[in-house]
Amino acid sequence: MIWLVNVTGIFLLVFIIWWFWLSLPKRVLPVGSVVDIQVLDGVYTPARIEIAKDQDVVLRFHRLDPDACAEIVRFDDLGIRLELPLNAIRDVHICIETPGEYSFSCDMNMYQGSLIVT
Ligand SMILES: [Cu+2]
Repeated sequence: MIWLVNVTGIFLLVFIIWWFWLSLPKRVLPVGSVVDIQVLDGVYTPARIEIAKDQDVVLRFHRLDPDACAEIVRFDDLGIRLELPLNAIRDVHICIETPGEYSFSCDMNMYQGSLIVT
């Protein structure tokens, strides 16, 4: 019966390694990624974006919402404030060193989104 204990132990070890290390990178985007974000009907889609720290990312905003509320997007933690013309595409280049959650919103905080940096 000792072989069964050994096999179970090895299986658990492999599973733990996979769970904590190997499975994590899939949740973040590859280097130089472009994330398309649609601005429509009062929401950013996607509103929750996971990226890795020290990763160059382009957030590509496409505003389709004529509401004046949608014309500014601001990342207060990053000191970024950008105008989004209607039916146009605007890029925000970011590379964040410190893991954490960074929110972004319209000027009145009605449109809301967050960057999850891991
Ligand atoms: Cu607003």
